[in-house]
Formats: sequence, C-alpha cells, structure tokens
Amino acid sequence: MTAAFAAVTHDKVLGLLLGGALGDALGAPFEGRPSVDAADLAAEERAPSRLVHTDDTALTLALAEHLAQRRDAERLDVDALALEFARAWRAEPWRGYGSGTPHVFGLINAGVPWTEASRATFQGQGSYGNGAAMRVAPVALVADSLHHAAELGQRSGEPTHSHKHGQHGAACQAAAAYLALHSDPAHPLDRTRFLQDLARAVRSRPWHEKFDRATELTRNGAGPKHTAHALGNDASALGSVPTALTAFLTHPDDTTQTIRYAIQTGGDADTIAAMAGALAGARNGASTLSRGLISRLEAADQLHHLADQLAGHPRNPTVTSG
Ligand code: R7I
Ligand code: MG
Ligand code: MG
Repeated sequence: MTAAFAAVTHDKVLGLLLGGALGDALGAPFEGRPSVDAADLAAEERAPSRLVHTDDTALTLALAEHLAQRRDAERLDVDALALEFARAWRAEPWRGYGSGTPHVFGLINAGVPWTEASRATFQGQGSYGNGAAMRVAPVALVADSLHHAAELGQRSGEPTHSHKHGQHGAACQAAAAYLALHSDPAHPLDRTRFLQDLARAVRSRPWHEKFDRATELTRNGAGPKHTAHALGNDASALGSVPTALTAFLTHPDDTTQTIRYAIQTGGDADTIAAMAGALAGARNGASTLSRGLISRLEAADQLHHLADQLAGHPRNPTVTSG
C-alpha cells in the first residue's frame, strides 16, 4: 500500500468519474493525431461547446450503473454486464468504438455467449485493445483491496477482451484507480511505491517491464512526446495503460495537468486521457476540477447521480462526507 492512506470521500468518488469523462471528451477531438499542439488543446478548453464523450465513457457509465445496482456480495455479474455493454453499443454505435468490439457486441446481441463472442475477433486470439481498461475505473469504488480491484477489473474485461494483455490492462488500471482513490492528496505520492504495488497486482513480465520504464520516465520528468515514444500511444492495452499511468505519476497532484499531459501524448488521446484523468480525479477529488469544463460535460448529471449512489454504497462504508 502507498504510504499515505486516505479515507474515500464523496469528492474522490466523483473525481474518479468526472476526471475520466473529462479526459475522454477533451481528448476525443485529438484521437489519432500523432502529436497534439498545446495551443490547439488550450483552444478546445476555452471553447464554449458541449464536451461530447466517446465509447470510453459510454461503457464506463454502463459499468458504474451495473455496480451501483448490485448490493449483494457478488459484485460483478459478468453475464449481465456483457449484455449491458452490448446494449450500450447498440443504443449509440456512433460513439467511436474500436474496430473489433462492435463485432463482439453484435454477436452478444444476437444471443452468442460472451465466452464465444469475445474470441471471435483477431483470428480467434481475442482483443488486446485498451477497451477493457478505458472503462474499468469504477470497480475501484467497490473493491475491498488492491488485489480485489485487479480481480474485478480483469473479470469486467473478459466479455470483450479475451487476450491476456487486454485483461491485464483492465486489472492494471483498476488497481491503479484503487491506489489513487486511497492515496492521501495531502501527502506527496510515492511514485516508486505506487508502481511496485501495481507490479504485485499485475503479475506479467511485459507489464513489469513497462512499470520499470514508467519509473524511469517519471523520475526524469519526461515530457509527453518522450513518454509516448518510450511507452506507446496506440489502442493496445500495453501501448497505452502505462502511458496513462505515467501522465498521472508526472502530475499526481494536479488533475488538469495530468489530462493535458495525457492528451499531448497523442495517438489514442481520448483513452489515455480518460484513464489518466480517472486516476488523478480519484486522488485529488472533483472539487479540484475546473467548474467551467465540468459544466460542459455531456454526462455530468448522470455521473453526479452515479457518484451519489456509489459513495452511499453499502460496500463503501468508509466513504466520508468530505
Ligand atoms: O479495445 P477496444 O474496445 O478499443 C478501444 C479503443 C479506444 O481508443 C476507444 O477510444 C476506441 O477508439 O477504441 O477495441 P478493439 O477493436 O478490440 O481493439 C482496439 C485496437 O487494438 C484494434 O482496432 C486493433 O488495432 C488493435 N488490436 C489488435 N490488433 C491485432 N491483433 C486489438 N487486439 C488485437 C489483436 O489481437
Ligand atoms: Mg473513445
Ligand atoms: Mg480512444
């Protein structure tokens, strides 16, 4: 566990949800660009337009609703969750989904069991994309421990991502969200310890190699372009989850800077910023986010409602009203 351990407040729960949605919606116009100019990003922040989210937030909403509705000991019903994800896609297929996921969701909606549907893509090996990681952060809100968060994350990924890297990505981001949520923003974050904790939760050599590189990058204060070059910025789990982690660990006490850094890594900007934003939001809370930006978020009301439900969850007795 990271050294300074804090109670989970309503503000942190809301911060996790809003930080993720903000990263997604602010990063969306830049998705696919090899690099992102700071002036273009600043213009997007100043624009008065509504901040429209993509598949990252659409599926995060589905997962958060699933968790908010389940008050029994079994926190995740993966069969039901698979159908809920597939329904979310059917309702809004235009949200910018990856290339393989619509095929999986189409099969699930046609009655194919998710165990089979999730193996129908990429010549039967299943997806190693970051789609399971991008939506996973809310599991941290109902997890009892770091390992429980990783386990819930992995299971929530299985309906769409049968490749182990896709599932490890979800486990990694879920565990990171748990650590960020329980970290105390009044004390400096021990970055090395944070990554060591993650390595205990994600037992996979390629991931450990990425954590080692992330440790170096944060220690050296690497900028977003350097980080993208060293760790990746594509739609694979291995090529984006550690990049998002590095964005957070570079600016752990400033959610806006975390999101800007993540977007400026370019490539899969919405997803890297959604993941990084959820981590920073969980640590620093919603009260540190720009009110102007939050008020432009398409799903702001829905996310506030979900935060109320999840913060008041019986599995979250530690939530305080701070
Ligand atoms: O993982 P997934 O839901 O994608 C999420 C991404 C995010 O950037 C969202 O914002 C949205 O834009 O999509 O969707 P998948 O199609 O399963 O995986 C994403 C991408 O990873 C695919 O389009 C492929 O380029 C790549 N990919 C693979 N390529 C080869 N072999 C994933 N798995 C494989 C594979 O097994
Ligand atoms: Mg997206
Ligand atoms: Mg994306």
